[in-house]
Amino acid sequence: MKEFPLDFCPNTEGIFAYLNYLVPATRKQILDILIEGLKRMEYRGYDSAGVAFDISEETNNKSAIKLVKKRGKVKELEAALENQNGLSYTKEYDIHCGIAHTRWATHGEPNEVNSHPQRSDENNEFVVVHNGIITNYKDIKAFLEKKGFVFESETDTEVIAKLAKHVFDSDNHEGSFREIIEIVVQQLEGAFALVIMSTHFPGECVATRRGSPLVIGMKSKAKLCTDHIPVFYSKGIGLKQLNEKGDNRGYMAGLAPNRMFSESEYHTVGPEKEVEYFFASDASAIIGHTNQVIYLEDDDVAAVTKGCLTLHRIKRATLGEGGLNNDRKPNLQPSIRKVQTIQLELQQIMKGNYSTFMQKEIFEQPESVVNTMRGRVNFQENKVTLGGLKDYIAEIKRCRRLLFIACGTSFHSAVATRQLLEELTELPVMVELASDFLDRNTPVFRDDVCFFISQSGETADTLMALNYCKKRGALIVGITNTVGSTICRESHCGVHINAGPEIGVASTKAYTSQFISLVMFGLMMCDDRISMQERRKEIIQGLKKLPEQIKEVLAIDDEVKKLAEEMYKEKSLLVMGRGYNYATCLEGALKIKELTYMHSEGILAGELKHGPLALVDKAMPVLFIVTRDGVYSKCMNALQQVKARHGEPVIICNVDDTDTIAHANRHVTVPHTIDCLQGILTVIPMQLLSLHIATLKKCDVDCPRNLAKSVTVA
Ligand code: UD2
Ligand code: MG
Repeated sequence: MKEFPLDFCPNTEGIFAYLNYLVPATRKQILDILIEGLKRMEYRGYDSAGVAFDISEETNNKSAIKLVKKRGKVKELEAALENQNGLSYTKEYDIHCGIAHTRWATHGEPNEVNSHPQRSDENNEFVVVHNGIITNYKDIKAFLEKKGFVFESETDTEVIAKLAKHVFDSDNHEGSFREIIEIVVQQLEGAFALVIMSTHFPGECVATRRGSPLVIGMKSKAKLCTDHIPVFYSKGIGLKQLNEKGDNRGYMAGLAPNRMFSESEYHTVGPEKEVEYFFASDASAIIGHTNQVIYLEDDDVAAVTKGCLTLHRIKRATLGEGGLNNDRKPNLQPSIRKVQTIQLELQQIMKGNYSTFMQKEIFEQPESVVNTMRGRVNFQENKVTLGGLKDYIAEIKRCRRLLFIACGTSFHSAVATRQLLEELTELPVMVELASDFLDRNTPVFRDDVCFFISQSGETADTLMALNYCKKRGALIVGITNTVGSTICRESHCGVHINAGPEIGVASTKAYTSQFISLVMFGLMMCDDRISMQERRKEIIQGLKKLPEQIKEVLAIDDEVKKLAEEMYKEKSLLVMGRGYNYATCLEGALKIKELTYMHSEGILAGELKHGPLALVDKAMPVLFIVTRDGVYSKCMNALQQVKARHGEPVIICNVDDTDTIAHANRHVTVPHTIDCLQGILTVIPMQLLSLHIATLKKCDVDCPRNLAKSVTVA
């Protein structure tokens, strides 16, 4: 069985597009294929959906595109499509293109205007579906607004469609569709997978990606000409050129037309030219149609023209592989993309090869933490900018204290960062459980700053606490994963953690992203403190390494599984640690409880001798977290106390910490990072452990009994 590329399972949104060439299909059939494609990707989570498709016949053969978008489920989009006036559902098309999308809001709230496809203008000349984030969209938007473009959505994506129209118009409509899109994507920064169609290029379609997966499926009754597709290179131009030129001329001048490999297209051989193409961010949407696929690589541009698929590569200066050689001449040696045969069954593929959403979400963390930091942390200049807070930082700095109010896992993210926030802000920091905070009628004042942390942004207890603080005049800051949620709307300002939809009821990737968001806030609060610069730099460089280190932790999954096999019949598990790792103990124990229904407790190691030590004997399972930080020797003392009571703790410690490992009967190791970030790496073995124990106990991992994803009742 073929291994999927690592990026196979992305965490957000779904792209699906369908192009039939000389394969007759009715409008109804085409729309059904598009809707079915979206449904296959529903498991990823989304808040709105949309399609764009050719409607030439209704407009007297003049090329035209129709857009239909809906907030909510794909079902609602499907219903909306059935009720379009003036559309013939029986009309047959020999050649037709349609693109579709499920969106998870990151730029602007979930509504119809912000849904994809996004368009260039009222005539839908260029329409695009996009996964990912364009980090420099504000610059491009400003540029296009100067050129007279009027934007209708709050999305980053809209700039792509409008820039395509701008390039097309500026070049007197001379460039090919692919050439236009190559110029467009060279202006884009961030991560994306795109599929674009245009009224100017009926029956054609262009797709490209950078940092976000995209796969193309091919289907034909006729024999296909090749089992691989060569890739040609085009020379890039930069944004500078776009800005300096000022006038609209000259975009095409930067492109080296490269027709040397014109034979190297993907097409059918023989008299029959019919072929169908499927573009998707996820192979699960394609596999019902064909098992012949090509995985695009970063900067590949795929174009279908007259039924032929060609692949081009954009050269960017930063490109190592096959890119520019020393004298900056294009390297004309084509590389190839193999046509692969997917053998997986649909069922296996649905969750991206993972057995549960929770497992998928745990394994997404190398990617989700990057999304949390994307466009916000500048690792070269050691600067952090949270757009949602930057206008409030001065006010926050003047406050009397910071309050962090949340429930469950979100509460633990505040516990995890409290020490660092105290250090970086030099302000009193209170961390509160929302329900208890309200029970106490805690005094709150105008000069308090209150943070409300919630994955869904709808947590009822947290919301009530928010209203309580708002009434008392405090500044209200939200930390949420859901754009447009109630907490997001009711807060004065805040941070979207951008972890992507989280479907498993037990929170995993939202925790690590909340953690990082709070760290970023702390870093922003002290960026002008000279005395803190060394520390800030150290933390920011630590953040940079996290994604790789998370991958290293995920690689010990098998070891954790063995541990789970030894443990799953136990009645109880104590999780001990202190300092920066205390939150991991609380969060780890919560994961064990909610997923495995086993009793578990997070215990602050400093409290051991004040009570919990009485629980320890040979039979009591204990897990001890010890990392090389300021409380290392205190932890080692506590560990000795446990061992003196014949406890046999499993230890989570740093790789190469041979001293600690010597004390352990069993241990798992995590890479060493800077003290205040270590909790991100130590929590992952706990997530994996609870997942494996739950699986062994045959518990429903994604929907534990008695629990709901979004706790909207108090
Ligand atoms: C914004 C865009 C982002 C991208 C970026 C480019 C949105 C939702 N975000 O991200 O897509 O364009 O700018 O620079 O369009 N907020 C609250 N309460 C909360 C969370 C957020 O009030 O609980 C506010 C926040 O103060 C800001 C807005 O919502 O005004 C967007 O927050 P964000 O974290 O997405 O902001 P940013 O700048 O990272
Ligand atoms: Mg987006």
